[in-house]
This record gives sequence, structure tokens and C-alpha cells, in this order.
Amino acid sequence: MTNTILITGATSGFGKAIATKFAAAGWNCIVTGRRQERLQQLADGLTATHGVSILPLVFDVRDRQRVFNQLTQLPAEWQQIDVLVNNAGLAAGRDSFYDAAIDDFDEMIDTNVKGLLYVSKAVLPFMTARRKGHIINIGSVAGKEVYMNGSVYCGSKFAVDAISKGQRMDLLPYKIKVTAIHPGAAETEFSLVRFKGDDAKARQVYDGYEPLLAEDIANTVYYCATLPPHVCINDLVITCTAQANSYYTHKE
Ligand code: NDP
Ligand code: 8X3
Repeated sequence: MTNTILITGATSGFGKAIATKFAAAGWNCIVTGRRQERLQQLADGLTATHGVSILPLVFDVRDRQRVFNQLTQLPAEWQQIDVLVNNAGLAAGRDSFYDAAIDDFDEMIDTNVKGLLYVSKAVLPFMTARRKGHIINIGSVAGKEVYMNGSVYCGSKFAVDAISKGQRMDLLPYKIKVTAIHPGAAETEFSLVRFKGDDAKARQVYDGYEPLLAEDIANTVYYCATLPPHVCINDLVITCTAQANSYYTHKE
């Protein structure tokens, strides 16, 4: 039987690369995001290239009602979700706590933390019913060490780390794996979003070293998702070779 993966935030970056990786390996994919046109293009391209089924679902993970409407009423043939990747997320701004906008705080907490909770809760009954499944949460090195001007983004990713640990313990009786993957700097649309469309500022983040690519994270997710049933990677920190942690990146 064909495997099914659900990936949130698949219109760009890690999520798009994860969908592409799994579709190429013959998995059917549920892909989500807010930008409908991009999702449809991705779905059409993956079906045409790899002959798999793709279900695009447009919703904002912050909208609790829509998350539950969309995910709890999936067509029967899409309910056997083997892997859920909670990837949708963002940083909004890089400002001192004093200067930062409260709207930015809301956006990060609502997306990175509450969105992940809503999607997990909506999908979980399909997994517990089968006593089988795998939740892969995308955290960050920012969820391991706090850096200046990143208090709330870091806080949201510390929450992802803690929630992943809690989910793992609570879901043991249901044989559901929980993996948290914590990437360092990767060149996606992440910095463009963080700096609200300021391309020059976004590019600077990746100057002077070779950052991770979205495909590196997709390969890592694929590795974790395809281990034997008795093996679970619990927690995985991945950076480019030039980066040691949140604080130290060697730039030339
Ligand atoms: P991108 O900006 O390239 O992609 C983010 C994705 O999340 C998009 O598909 C976007 O879709 C989706 N998304 C954002 N907000 C929402 C929302 N409210 N509802 C639904 N979907 C949403 O960034 P990345 O691929 O880099 O980021 C993916 C994840 O990886 C994030 O959780 C990020 O925090 C994390 N991360 C990124 C790192 C990096 O350096 N790039 C490093 C460590 C972690 P749309 O806008 O269409 O809704
Ligand atoms: C994204 C990586 O270092 O910008 O989570 O926080 S970082």
C-alpha cells in the first residue's frame, strides 16, 4: 500500500523540498499552506513527474476552526496518514524585546506553537486508531539556545522542543514516533519573511558561508521517516559545516 505524508507549509522552502523528496519516492502527499496558486502548481508538477496523488489544502494553521474542518473531514482514502511533518512556521522581525512589535509576537506564537498543536490534534486520531504513525516537528537551533533579538522566535522553538518531548512520552502507548529536527541557518524564504521583504537584509544572513539547503532538511526528514518500525530518531540538530550553534558561524 502506498504511504501518505502530510506536510504543513509546503509552498516554499523545507516543506516544498520535503514534498518533492517523498513524492519522488512514491509517497502520496497532503500539502498545505496559505498560497493556493503555489500549492496547486506543486501538486500538478509532482503528480505529472512522479505519478503520485497529491492533495493540496489551503488554510492558515492559526485558524483553529479551519484546521479542524479541513483535516478531520479528509476523504477516507487520505485518512491513513503515516507521517505528519509540522513544518509551517516563521520568524517575524529580529528586534530587541523592547522594540519588537506585539503583532510579531502573536504571529510567531500563533503559527509556530498553536498551529503545530492544532494540526497535531486534528491528525492524531487517524494515527491512534491505527496505533501507527510518525510526527516530525521542525524546531530550530533557536529552540536549543536563545540569541539576542530573537527572544520570542526562540521561545516558540523552545516550545516546539518541549512539546515534541511531551508528545513522545504521551504517545508511546499508541506506538507513534515523535521526532524533532532542529536545523540551523538554511537558505529558503525564511529570512525574506523575517525581514518583511527586505531582500538585501535577507541575503546578508547567508553571506560568507555555505548555508544548509532545503533539500538537506528534506533528506534528513526522509531518513528519519523511513527507519524500521522499532527505531525512532528522537531529537536531531543539523547545521551547515560553517555553523556550530545559534551563536557561532564562521564567515569568510
Ligand atoms: P519558508 O518561509 O521558505 O517556508 C515557510 C512555510 O510555512 C511556507 O510554506 C508558508 O506557506 C508556511 N506558513 C507560514 N505561516 C503559515 C501559516 N500561518 N499557515 C500556514 N502555513 C504557513 O521557510 P522555511 O522553509 O525555512 O521554514 C520552515 C520551517 O523551518 C519553519 O518552521 C521555520 O521556523 C523552520 N526553520 C527554518 C530555518 C531556516 O534557516 N530556514 C532553520 C530552522 C528552522 P504560506 O506562506 O503559503 O502559508
Ligand atoms: C532559523 C535559524 O538561526 O535564524 O530557525 O534562528 S535562526
